[in-house]
Amino acid sequence: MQENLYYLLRERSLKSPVDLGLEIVGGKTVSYADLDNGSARIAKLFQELCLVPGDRVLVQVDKSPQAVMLYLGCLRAGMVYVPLNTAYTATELAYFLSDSEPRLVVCGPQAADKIELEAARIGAPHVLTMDERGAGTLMEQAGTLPPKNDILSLKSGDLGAILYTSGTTGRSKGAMLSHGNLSSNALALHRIWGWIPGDVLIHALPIFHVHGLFVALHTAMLNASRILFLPRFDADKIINLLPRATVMMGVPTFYTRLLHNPALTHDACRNMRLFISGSAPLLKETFESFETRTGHRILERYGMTEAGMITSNPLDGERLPETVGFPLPDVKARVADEHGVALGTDEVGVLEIKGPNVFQGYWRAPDKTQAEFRDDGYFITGDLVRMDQEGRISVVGRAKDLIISGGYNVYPKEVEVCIDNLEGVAESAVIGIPHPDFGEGAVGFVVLHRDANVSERSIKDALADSLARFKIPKKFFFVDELPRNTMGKVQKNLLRERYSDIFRNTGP
Ligand code: MCA
Ligand code: AMP
Repeated sequence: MQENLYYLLRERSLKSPVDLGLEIVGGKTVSYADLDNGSARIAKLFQELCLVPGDRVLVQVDKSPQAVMLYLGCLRAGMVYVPLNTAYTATELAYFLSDSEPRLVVCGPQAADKIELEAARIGAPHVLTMDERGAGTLMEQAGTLPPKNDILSLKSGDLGAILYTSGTTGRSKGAMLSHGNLSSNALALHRIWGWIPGDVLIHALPIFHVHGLFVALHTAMLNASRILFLPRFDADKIINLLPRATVMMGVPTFYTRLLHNPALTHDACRNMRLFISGSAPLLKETFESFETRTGHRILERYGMTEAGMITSNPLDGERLPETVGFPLPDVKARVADEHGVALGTDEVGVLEIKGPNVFQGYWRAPDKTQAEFRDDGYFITGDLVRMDQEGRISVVGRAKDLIISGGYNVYPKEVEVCIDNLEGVAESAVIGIPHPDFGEGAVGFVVLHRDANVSERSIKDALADSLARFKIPKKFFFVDELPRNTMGKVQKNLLRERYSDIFRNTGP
């Protein structure tokens, strides 16, 4: 049986009338037939470059329809797509290159020289470029080739993508997602969110993470829907598009920013069917203000890179704030203590899950994979949850030391290591503090060596060489010492309490 995800996406998306596909706002539409043709030419290029199924294609490019073609081309030809946040620095990229060992790297033209050197160092034979308009050497070369129209026959366990997600202790781990993981999740979401013919999706998310790449694109393609494709979030543009759209997906920051715009009204949302939020907790306050202003109850769902979407509030039943709803069909969920012992109704514990959406393990890291699974195959999410009598889940915290800022993950440990390596720094702690725009904002506490000549500015500048800017703490405090418990562990809770309102007056 053909279990290549692209087979399913192609079959369903090509049912649309010819002009449907990605509509570049203020520009032309790249139809699903165009996407199919572009992906087939890219598949031909892979063949010309002697890439074989299973080879990794590492991609760090801006959002464009051609970037979507590249993703679909990888699926179609059996390559493993490895997307990276465009904010990652050359230092971060060097790690992803050596870990994933791609045969092809596609990057922005301005980064190409540096990346060619890195690629040569690890033996990646090909580096091609793609700019924010989708132009560059990749499309130049693919455009001259005939389309390779077949779709490689794959099994559901074959890998479709590796998405990097950081661990709590150190370097990022590559979560291996199979065609079956992705297609089972896409089909379930398409069904439970009640997609109907004529639905139009506003797509303003980045396409290097699960939310924008898989959840949004796959469900819209399964529905052969028009996608209003924005390069990035822009509140004014989105509000202008709302009367033409029926579905929008976003991180909570999208919703708080929309609420700051007086043009967001009941009338602007008259055509909308569904607003979906995820990737970070949606505050009750945001949920309620949005309902008052627009008449819509945002549907909150919960997921993670390793498993795609895990739970969702119901389309037709009660959508409750501060809950993430019920496990998706086919997803089994239980709440357990740190030893994996199941807890009862309403008890707080770690969510453990099993299902066709759960990934195949971490790339070349069997020990890390083993550590995150129970013997009976349940995956330990690291999220602290409570499940009520009906099976409805609320995320109440995280067992993992993680900050989620505007939907991006910031791993304190990774940032602390970089700060600690700076001259003059004795030690540091990084925590997340409630932030009105980003949900949580990272804050750094730094203990300096005596006579060190270090300022907040000098730390931020130094970190910018090694860390993506969204990971750099928004504020730093210089302290004489970090609060520690009797075991010597830094008491981040105390810092979180003491500094809880430092972002109170920060606007979007
Ligand atoms: C940008 N900056 C940020 C963030 N984004 N700082 C902290 N957190 C952020 N998320 C910084 C930039 O580095 C820059 O700092 C300054 O803010 C302005 O940058 P700009 O590019 O103008 O920001 P923006 O366009 O306003 O972006 C904010 C955003 C964006 C629209 C909220 O971050 C975004 O699109 N987030 C969505 C993330 C997402 O898709 N997550 C899904 C992950 P400086 O001035 O210092 O340079 S998938 C997932 O989590 C799971 C599976 C799930 O459940 O979905
Ligand atoms: P990522 O590593 O980017 O896949 O982020 C996954 C994490 O985002 C999850 O483990 C949760 O901690 C968090 N997350 C995603 N959706 C929600 C949500 N609706 N509410 C609370 N946390 C969420």
